[in-house]
Amino acid sequence: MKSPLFYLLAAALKSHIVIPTVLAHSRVYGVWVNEVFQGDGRDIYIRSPPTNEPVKDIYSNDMTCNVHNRAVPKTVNVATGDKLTFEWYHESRKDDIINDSHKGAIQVYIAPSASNGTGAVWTKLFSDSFDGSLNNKWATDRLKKAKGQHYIIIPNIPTGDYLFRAEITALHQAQVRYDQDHDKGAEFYIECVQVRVQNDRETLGSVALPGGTSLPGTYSYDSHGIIWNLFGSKEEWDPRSYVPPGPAVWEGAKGGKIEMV
Ligand SMILES: *[C@@H]1O[C@H](CO)[C@@H](O)[C@H](O)[C@H]1NC(C)=O
Ligand SMILES: *[C@@H]1O[C@H](CO)[C@@H](O)[C@H](O)[C@H]1NC(C)=O
Ligand SMILES: [Cu+2]
Repeated sequence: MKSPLFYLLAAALKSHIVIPTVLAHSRVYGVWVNEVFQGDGRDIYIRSPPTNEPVKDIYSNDMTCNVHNRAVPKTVNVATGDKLTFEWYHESRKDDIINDSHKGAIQVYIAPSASNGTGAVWTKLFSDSFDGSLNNKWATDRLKKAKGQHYIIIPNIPTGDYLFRAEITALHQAQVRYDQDHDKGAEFYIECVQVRVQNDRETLGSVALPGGTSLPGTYSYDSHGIIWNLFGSKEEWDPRSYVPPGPAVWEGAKGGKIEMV
């Protein structure tokens, strides 16, 4: 039997280890299909990172599916036309979701699972960053208001297994390049969900994903959306002119929104 001292020490150690998570990062807790929650997905159907820390090196393989890109036991079942909702959290479910300071974009990509996310296999399905016409202008602010939730509609793609990759780009330190100062740089919160798409309309002609985007690969310091100054002059850094990293959303995508189920 372990002594009470052991438990005291273990608790002290644990609380010590927990200190870095006071930083205001974010992770996906689970997904919803047509407004039905699919259960805690962490390490079950999400290739979850062990902490809520961001990826900052845009040239690292961690850009693919964060630091634990290996198959997890389950897969979420969806059909073409279904609504797939991601649910983010900060430290515990339905909390403040992400630090107020972490303003930026939310995007969703898809790739066939068989690729493991490697190569020019990704297609963008959703992108939302700044909308000056709304009260909560940045996508991340609206995500907080929506209790961490945003959805996409499953496009008319062939039946198969896919990785749905949700990405938050937080810009609060993006005025400095990470490769020039490792304390700074844009922060990427990346979560890959294993999804099996059943296309009942396949006979009507499903559309192959074009791919073309590599993660890592497509993002660079020469491309838009990686370097940004949230605190710079409005003339030079008008947020309405912010374009998030990566290509335009694929025309075969069926849309989505930052909205609570
Ligand atoms: C939120 O982020 C800022 C940095 O942008 C940091 O100074 C602050 O401590 C964070 N707040 C919490 C509650 O972690
Ligand atoms: C999948 O890719 C990751 C890098 O993102 C790599 O570490 C892992 O070994 C790959 N797994 C397989 C089965 O190829
Ligand atoms: Cu953070």
